[in-house]
Amino acid sequence: MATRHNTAMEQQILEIDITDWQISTPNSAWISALEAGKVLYFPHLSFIFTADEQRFLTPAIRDPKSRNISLDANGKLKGALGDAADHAALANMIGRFRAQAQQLIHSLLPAYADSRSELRMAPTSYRPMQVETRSQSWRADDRRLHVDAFPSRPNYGERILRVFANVNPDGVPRVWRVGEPFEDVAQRFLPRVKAYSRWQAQVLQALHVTKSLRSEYDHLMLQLHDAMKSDPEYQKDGPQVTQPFAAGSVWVCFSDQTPHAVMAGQYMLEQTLHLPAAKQYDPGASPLAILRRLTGRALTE
Ligand code: AKG
Repeated sequence: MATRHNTAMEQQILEIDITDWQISTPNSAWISALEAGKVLYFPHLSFIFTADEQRFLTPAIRDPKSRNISLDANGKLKGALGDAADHAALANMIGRFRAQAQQLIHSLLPAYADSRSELRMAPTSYRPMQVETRSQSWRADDRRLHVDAFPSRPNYGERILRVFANVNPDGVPRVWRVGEPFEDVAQRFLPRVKAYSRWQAQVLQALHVTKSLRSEYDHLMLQLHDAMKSDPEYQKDGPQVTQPFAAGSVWVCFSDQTPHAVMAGQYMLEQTLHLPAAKQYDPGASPLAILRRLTGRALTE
């Protein structure tokens, strides 16, 4: 695994030593770091399982037909085995994590909370599987450095903000690789990407491959995602730092901006929130603004 860029790349992670999900004073340096695509790492912020919930610390609780266990906005649990009592207890646990993740984001980023109606929560997920045992196609393989982009759900530049908690009971870290700033990724790969075709986007929509018309922005993000994942030299030698996130820790990043790959670990809770890029403290730092600047095109028309 590449380490030679580590000194500069270590700055891609900002460690914050708090123990409470409610941040008492918002810190503008943390906000700028997050919006610049850095990972905010809270090594001493933990999600705690109750004694009864410890029984969910097994991969056997997941329905093998589902990738993860998830709780949607209506409180509906998906992807779990067990009886009705197990489901109620699991939903309660995942819902408690959702509330704490929300509390962290609202207190860390108060302006996002002001536009609360625009901060949209995705389903909350619980991932009990061991990362090293997953086998996937190269495109779906999250062990390769990538920025997140959705093939079927065009988002027109809406941000993907994610809160992760390593809840491993045996002290096993979740190991990520974190890559270079988004603008460097874009400059590196944009010259290689296929041109956008509105006609092809219309066909994908008509065939219900996409839920709405894929914008040029969504096309470019998918192209960047694929270009990164399919380049073995970039995976091996591209700028990156290996970061173990300790058991009992939390980290937050914009996963559409921060190149990331998961290499090892088991048992994680995850909350995704979506925010319009215009509602950021600095909308100019968003992937949409960066790609607009680099291409000279609006990308979302
Ligand atoms: C992703 O969901 O985009 C990931 O890379 C997964 C991260 C993880 O499982 O730790």
